[in-house]
Amino acid sequence: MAPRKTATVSSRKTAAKPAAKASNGGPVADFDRDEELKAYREMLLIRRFEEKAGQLYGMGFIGGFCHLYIGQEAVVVGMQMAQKEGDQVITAYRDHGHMLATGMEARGVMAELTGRRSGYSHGKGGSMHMFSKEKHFYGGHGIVGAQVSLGTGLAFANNYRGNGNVAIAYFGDGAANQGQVYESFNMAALWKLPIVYIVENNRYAMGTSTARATAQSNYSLRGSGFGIPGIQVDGMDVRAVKAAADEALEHCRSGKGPIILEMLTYRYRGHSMSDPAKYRSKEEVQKMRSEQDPIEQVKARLIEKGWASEDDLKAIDKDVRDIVADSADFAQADPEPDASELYTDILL
Ligand SMILES: Cc1ncc(C[n+]2csc(CCOP(=O)(O)OP(=O)(O)O)c2C)c(N)n1
Ligand SMILES: [Mg+2]
Repeated sequence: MAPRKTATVSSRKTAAKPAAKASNGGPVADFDRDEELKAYREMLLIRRFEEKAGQLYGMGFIGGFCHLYIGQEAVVVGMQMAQKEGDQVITAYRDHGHMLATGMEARGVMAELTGRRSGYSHGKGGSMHMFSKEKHFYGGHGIVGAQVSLGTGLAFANNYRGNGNVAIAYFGDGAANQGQVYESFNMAALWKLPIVYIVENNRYAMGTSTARATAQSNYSLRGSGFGIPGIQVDGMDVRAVKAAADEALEHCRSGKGPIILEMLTYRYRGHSMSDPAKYRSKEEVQKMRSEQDPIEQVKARLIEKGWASEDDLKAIDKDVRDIVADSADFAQADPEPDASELYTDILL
């Protein structure tokens, strides 16, 4: 794990400054200026990309399903900052942020969303079905919970090959109630597979709150019957995610088997693009946005420490907006796949 802050000497009487902690009391990584700036930029890229995807959907350029990741950015960015080259990522359908965090190109993701030829699945997969072997991203899955078993297979392969890589399987609080998750937990624990199971607890599965749907809402305990340890993490604080990621990846790499990280997070937008949002109040969403926004947290620290000025941060935002605007222009100019491609790249 990253070293925790030690007490600093001050001329005032109350000398020792307590080590920073996440909102749930958990440890946070001690980010330097470069790490804070990197986290800021990466999270902003995801947010601006998702805002643009939402706009394009409204304009009719994106069809079918589309689930935005706005609010949850700290989870994938904090994890990615701890991963090593070769570690694999697999997730569900709320996947654009995961792809951008792995370094997949905004152009290729946007072209896929709009069903164009240069998309990662040649315009035939759409929002929920994209892959990049080069970036070790294994999708993009619409069947709730299926990626947990597939991710366990990736970890099995790592173990079999002895390549030292760790698989990271993301799933939601709703998916955590699926049966195949527990079949996977059993095998992963039995064979000590190198996998980090990440429950992205954003409090809702479509319109159903965790309070209404789940008997054990502390998802970090869900592996206890199999002897799989778990940690509850403030998933809105990218430093807390990084600290937990370091610990979890080390756990897996040292041969101790699987581990669960429950990320306490929140999605600001609807479940998908059509969501009446009757299941929660506007005040609840507003409270999270104003008190725990992952990007605003980093911004406030950068300013407070004098590590960046408002102008510096505006310049980063402009850069990111340019990348996103370019991806949208590229996607709209790119042709749709030819009709002759209807039966290529698919299993019949
Ligand atoms: C096996 C299966 N059952 C039901 C659905 C319909 N469905 C799509 S998303 C979803 C909710 C999942 O919620 P959660 O796991 O919390 O993920 P989130 O959308 O919050 O990211 C459901 C029930 C599905 N796609 N697959
Ligand atoms: Mg959920």
